[in-house]
Amino acid sequence: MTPLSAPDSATVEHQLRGSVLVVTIDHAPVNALNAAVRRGLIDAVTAADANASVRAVLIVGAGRNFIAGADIREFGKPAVPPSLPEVCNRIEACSKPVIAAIHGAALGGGLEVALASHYRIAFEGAKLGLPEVQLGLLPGAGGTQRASRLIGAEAALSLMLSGRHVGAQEALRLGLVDRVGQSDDVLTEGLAYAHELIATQAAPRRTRNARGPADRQASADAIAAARAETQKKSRGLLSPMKIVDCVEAALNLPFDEGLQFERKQFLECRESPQRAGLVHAFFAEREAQKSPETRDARARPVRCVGVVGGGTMGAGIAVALLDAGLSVTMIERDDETLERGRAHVEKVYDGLIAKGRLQQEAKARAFERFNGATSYDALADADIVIEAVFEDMAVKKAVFAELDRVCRQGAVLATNTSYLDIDEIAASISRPQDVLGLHFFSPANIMKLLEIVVPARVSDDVVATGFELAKKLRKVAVRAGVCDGFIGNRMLAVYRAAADHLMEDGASPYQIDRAVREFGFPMGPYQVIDLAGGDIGWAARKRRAATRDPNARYVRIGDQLCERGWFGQKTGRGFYRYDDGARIGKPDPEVESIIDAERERAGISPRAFDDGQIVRRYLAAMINEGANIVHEGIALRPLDVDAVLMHGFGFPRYRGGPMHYADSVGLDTVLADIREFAKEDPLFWRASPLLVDLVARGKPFASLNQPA
Ligand code: 3H9
Repeated sequence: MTPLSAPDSATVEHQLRGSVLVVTIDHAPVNALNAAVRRGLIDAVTAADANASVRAVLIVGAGRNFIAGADIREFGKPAVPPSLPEVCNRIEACSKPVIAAIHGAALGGGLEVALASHYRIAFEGAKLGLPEVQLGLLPGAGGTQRASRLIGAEAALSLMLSGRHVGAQEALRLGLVDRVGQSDDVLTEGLAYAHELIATQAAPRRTRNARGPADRQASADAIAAARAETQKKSRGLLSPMKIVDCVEAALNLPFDEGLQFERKQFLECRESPQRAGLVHAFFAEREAQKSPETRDARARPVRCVGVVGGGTMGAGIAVALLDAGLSVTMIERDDETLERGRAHVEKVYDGLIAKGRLQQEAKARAFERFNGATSYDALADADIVIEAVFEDMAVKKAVFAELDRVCRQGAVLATNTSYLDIDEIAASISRPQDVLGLHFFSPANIMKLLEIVVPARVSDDVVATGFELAKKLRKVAVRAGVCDGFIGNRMLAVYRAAADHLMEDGASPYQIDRAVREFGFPMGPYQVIDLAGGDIGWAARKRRAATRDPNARYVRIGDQLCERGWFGQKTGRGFYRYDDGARIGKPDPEVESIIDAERERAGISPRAFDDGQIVRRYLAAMINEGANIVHEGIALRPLDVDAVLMHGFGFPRYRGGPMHYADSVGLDTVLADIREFAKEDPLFWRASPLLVDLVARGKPFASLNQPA
């Protein structure tokens, strides 16, 4: 993705404070190590070496962080010297003790700068980590070699393979830092530490010479275990195994050879499409949080939230809100359904307790903020109400009429509808400016995606409130316009239809699922249908039957299964068989017979597709509908489509979402595929005008990824 932020200014200042050279990195917002910062660090160390008055060097970060890492906006562009490994080596080689004083983020290259320093102090609230793996990379500025030497292979592997952040105390326990600051005055305590080192005539202590835990066998075992685990868990990913290789090199090679080995592995990762996909994902999910409506508007305060409806969705939303520390009032129509709603909420918490992820007391604390009521009057003080009742326009309008009656002026009135016309709902009450779509995905307390659906008459501060709430719930929020299915479900309907066409034309559902999994989705489309319940899609198809184009191809196989009561896992049968309550289904020969019969009825002689052909059609349908959605302004930009598919529909993050993926294979290739498929079914395979236009102009989707 092209960088969306305006060009920034970066400085590294160094100032002599007594005998300590204080080096301050100032590169808002997170002190990323761009070329100017790298150059500034080398200049500062050179100045320290050259100046006899300098007896120690203290590196600090301006603002809220030490250093968040390499500047990831530079990846994919021509490299500008000095490289970060050179910077780290130069710091380590400094003839005076160098101290890193760490507050906020010291991540990736930021921690590598600290590891190359000779002494480290971390402050309360610090976040230390080597999260490169999440960007398809490995620590490439000596991090794999220095961390392994400093804290041992096992701890280093655990940090680098998970990408997790550790706080100051854990960093101290691991041996990543030497001490923890007692106050939040980074400069004063950093200087005091430097003076202490000067007073004791402490020499530079270079991590390259650190020996780590002495037990070589334990390290070798940790490496072997990590290799086996990575093979199992990180299917299709390049960088995790390379991290293991680098740690092994740290154990077996002299430091400089280890560095060379690390550099080679790092460059391979940096040049890989996985790195490009993951970095795109990083920026896309941040950029998607911004919308034109939120630029100047302030969110309304939210503390008390009403949830109308205690079904699976309503309960999941309630849990998400409770987990964010908000108070929740659930409304149901009578005592019995309310009790069921409450039981749904309890069930979610009990599940977490059973898995050891939650303490009983935490559940009790959450329930202190939970109320139930059967009268809408209980919502009189709510700041925002989210309805999650049955998907029917008349039912929704009746709920909104009640909300209009009882809610205070200024309350946000949100619907969790998946496809209904929110403009129509808004127009049915006296305050359309307060009506917003908040489309959660099931299970709502777990799924990261939240579509913020923006109806025509909503006021900007209501939209801003939706985005602010998403932040509190730690969701990835994406702005969507009003249409049937918004962004995600509208695309799903189309690429599932493409899968159905493939199935009727000759591929088995099991082959399609396998091909889609091989591409990187956690599940194939028919496994997902079986998990969610085939009856849900069946109801939607029946609803759309009256408005369906009679000339459009319609595959009846899914309906045939539903007519037999085969709704998937919950009924023990769907596209797969789930004998004796099994969670993983087995292929079902009877389903294959039904498919054969449907092919015959439709006059289709089945043909063979290889997995690659399956994926091409599946993806082409997805990309084409994504292009339509951007073209119609339902999604602001291609990156918003990518964020939706990655966070709500299992699109592999390392491929960056369908629109980024389309750019990587070439839009002309995608368009050529669509035109080829259109020879068989021109109605389904109508190329999106946006795709045609971009190909004509030789532009990628990325060219449309402008700031909101
Ligand atoms: C690396 O270091 C490789 C080396 O080993 C080897 C090199 C040879 N670069 O997340 P936020 C932007 S790989 C450029 O909303 P928060 C971000 O896009 C790197 N920009 O804030 C956003 O911009 P905007 C390893 C970056 O407070 C703004 O900063 N490091 C970078 O919620 C605020 O970000 C990582 O993977 C960057 N490195 O969280 C750390 N980081 O305002 C990645 C952030 O225009 N970063 N931006 O939308 C993070 O995890 C979080 O940003 C952080 C702050 C925890 C630091």
